[in-house]
Amino acid sequence: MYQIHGLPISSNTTKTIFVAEALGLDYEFIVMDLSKGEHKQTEHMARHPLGKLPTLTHDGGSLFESNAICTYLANVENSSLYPNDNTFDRARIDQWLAFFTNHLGRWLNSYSFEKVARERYGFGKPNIAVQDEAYGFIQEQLPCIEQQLSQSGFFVGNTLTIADYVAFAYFENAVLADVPLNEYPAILAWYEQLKGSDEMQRAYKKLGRV
Ligand SMILES: N[C@@H](CCC(=O)N[C@@H](CS)C(=O)NCC(=O)O)C(=O)O
Repeated sequence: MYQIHGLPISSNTTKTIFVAEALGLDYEFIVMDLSKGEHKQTEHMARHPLGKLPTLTHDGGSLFESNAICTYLANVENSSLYPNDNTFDRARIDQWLAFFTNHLGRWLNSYSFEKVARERYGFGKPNIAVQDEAYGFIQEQLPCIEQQLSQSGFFVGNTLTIADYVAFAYFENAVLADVPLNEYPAILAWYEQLKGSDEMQRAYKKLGRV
């Protein structure tokens, strides 16, 4: 049995839930209450040395870092979502995970935090300079995603991989923050396809959204 400790509003957590559902896992999702400092208690600090989320517990051990959790889950399940018989495709998946962590996903998170989450969750007024900087990078980087998705419909090859589920977690923040995507038909088609999928419906339930 897998256990994921996380925060339903965080893309780092949602990507692990999307992958867990895409893999059809039997797992427990434990929501941590940050306002009570549950993530800084000894029990959670044993799972993550900085007391952050998400974490995965499995087979008597714990893992942190959301991308590592996603790849681990797919590896253990021997899934084609992270194919163990194609080194190049695995590297391409790793490439997109790093791309979203370091580039577009980072800016989408930053933009949606400033534009929506900061005030909603009581962290004060948006930092407009940070918001504008993030928006500039988003505008610069969206065209390369449109190009990739218009070629094959997915991030790697012509099928779903964990790269799609991870990217989707970040694109949810684009939608939340009303980043205009009308000029990007391939991104919109990909997003709607994933959003309507059975695994996403199950994930939304697990995350308490429906
Ligand atoms: N790079 C990490 C980021 C983990 C992280 O910063 N999690 C945030 C939630 S998105 C957190 O736990 N914040 C609470 C804290 O730092 O105390 C990952 O991908 O898992």
